Amino acid sequence: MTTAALLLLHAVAALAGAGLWLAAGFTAGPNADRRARSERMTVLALAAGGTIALLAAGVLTALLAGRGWWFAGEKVTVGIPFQLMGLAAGVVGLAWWIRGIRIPSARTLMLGGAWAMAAGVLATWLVGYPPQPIAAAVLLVAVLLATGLTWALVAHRGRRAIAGFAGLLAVLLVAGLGWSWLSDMAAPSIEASAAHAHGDAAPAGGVTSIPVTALRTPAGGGEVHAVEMTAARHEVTLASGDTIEAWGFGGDGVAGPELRATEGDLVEVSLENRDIDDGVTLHWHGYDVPNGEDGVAGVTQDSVAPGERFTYRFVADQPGTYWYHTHQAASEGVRRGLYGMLVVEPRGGVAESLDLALPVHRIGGEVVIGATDGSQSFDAAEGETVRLRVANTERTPIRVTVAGTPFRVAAVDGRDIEGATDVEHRSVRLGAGARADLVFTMPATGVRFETDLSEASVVVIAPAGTTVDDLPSEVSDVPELDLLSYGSGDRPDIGPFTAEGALVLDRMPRFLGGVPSYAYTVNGEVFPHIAPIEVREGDVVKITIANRGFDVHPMHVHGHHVLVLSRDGVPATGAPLWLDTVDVRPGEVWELALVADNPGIWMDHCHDLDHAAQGMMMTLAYDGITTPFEHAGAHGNRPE
Ligand SMILES: [Cu+2]
Repeated sequence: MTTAALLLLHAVAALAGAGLWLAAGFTAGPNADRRARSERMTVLALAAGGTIALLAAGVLTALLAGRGWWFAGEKVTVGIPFQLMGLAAGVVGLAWWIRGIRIPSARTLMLGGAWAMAAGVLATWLVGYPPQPIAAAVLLVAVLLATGLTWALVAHRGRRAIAGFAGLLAVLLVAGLGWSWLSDMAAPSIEASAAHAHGDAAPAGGVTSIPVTALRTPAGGGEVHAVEMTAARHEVTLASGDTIEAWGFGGDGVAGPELRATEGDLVEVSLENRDIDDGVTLHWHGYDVPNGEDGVAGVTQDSVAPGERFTYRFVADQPGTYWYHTHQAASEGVRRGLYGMLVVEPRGGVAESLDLALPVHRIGGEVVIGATDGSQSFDAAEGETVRLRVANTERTPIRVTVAGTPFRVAAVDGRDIEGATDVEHRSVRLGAGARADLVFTMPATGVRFETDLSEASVVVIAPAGTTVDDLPSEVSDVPELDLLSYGSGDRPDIGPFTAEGALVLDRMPRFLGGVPSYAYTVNGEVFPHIAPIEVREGDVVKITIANRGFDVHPMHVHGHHVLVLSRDGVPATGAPLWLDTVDVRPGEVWELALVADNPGIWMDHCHDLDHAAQGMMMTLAYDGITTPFEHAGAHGNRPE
């Protein structure tokens, strides 16, 4: 059974346990003398059902612990103690009630026990991972007060007792919410704590403080590849005839202009914002630039407001397929079209004769590949080689394939795959933000590039005069290629780990910018309060990501690529897989290695940008690096 299924079953069992005991407590009447046999049987049946459900929850917790402590921590340390306490109280209460003695106390114990069991469920939902003793203590006090209130009601202790317990419970609730709100208002934690403690002005203990603004690419040196980009609202007419009100970085299509540089170039991009009111930036997704060029509003720069400019500069020394997009309020900006492809061609030129960059996007209900929707055609003669550089610019995973010929996955996330072999009738899954280069030799018949988003929006490549009309669509029917066992090659020697970070992903009720939200959390917190992964230059960092939630989280690391070590405890066996976007499905645990060779404060976030906007962002922070930019503030910076 999958870990996600175990998590779901556990929630159902624990809820059923508390619910059935609560029903038993409410069904158990106050009058011992005129009690009907059927009432007794009902109460017994409910209590028995509740007990069985709790036992099942216990077994499921043990199974979850076997999948990793991430999935079971708070269930073992907080949930089970509450459930055992509740069960003990419930059983004693039930025994008294059956024997017809101490009826008010018996009913109080049954209902109080049920409150404790309910708190056991809330432990998973409110406390989460890692277990927090203070939150557990608050839950305990809440259970005791709720039990007191129950007793006051059941035993008819009068209005003052009822008001007293109800009042204390209300005070606890308000205090808990207030404390939670205050921690949301607290200072952000996006810098490494050492830098935090020393501040800009007073480097101490040998740590020199360097602002992100000093981590820029110097001008000069190399052939300058200058590009002007203007962010503006524009109207795009698609091949289908649909007209879309989009936001873009120029060009006629939905995607911005394709930026192609050659290895060795000094790329200089001058960004102007014409009329995007929320502001824009340019982030080079997957391209490991110096930190000050990374384009994250509120972390590496201020958002570029209408009428303002910002110039980015980086050396084209990492041949491969990347994309660029705004990193200011990007959940809306990217969706509306503020993105485009970035390709760095190797110095000797691209080996294939046809080379297409194909960002896959959804806008206005249409699936757009490259510039437009519908079926697009390109000519290639038999025997010619073709490279399709596919990028998923969507917020959810997609599957893509080349139907009609064997193909190989020559590169993933801008890094070549060693020993990539031909596959056929396989789909390649791309998490949000990920890229893959699909390479094939043109057969005499046509081929079709397909995505599982649309049967209508496809790219047909064929020798002049041929069609693909009789080629069946296959992307949704064929199995996924597992990149963890694809290709071959030796594990790179990256040395022993010197730092570690764990990211436990979940969804929990939290305050977010002062507003109560069902937020996306990392280690129980939301941005900007998630403690950074703190590293020093030269560290080899082991990063573990565990997904406790029921959503897919494509975790994107800025400024670095991570080497995949294992998924769900199974080591990667194929070519060394270096990713910048790791698509973590519900219940999965990924172990990754990162070499800290690019100082800065780097975003590390979910590339389902709606999840990022709802809290799932944090930083990888190098010791001694500080930022003068702030979340929100006068520039309205929104780093997602
Ligand atoms: Cu996510």
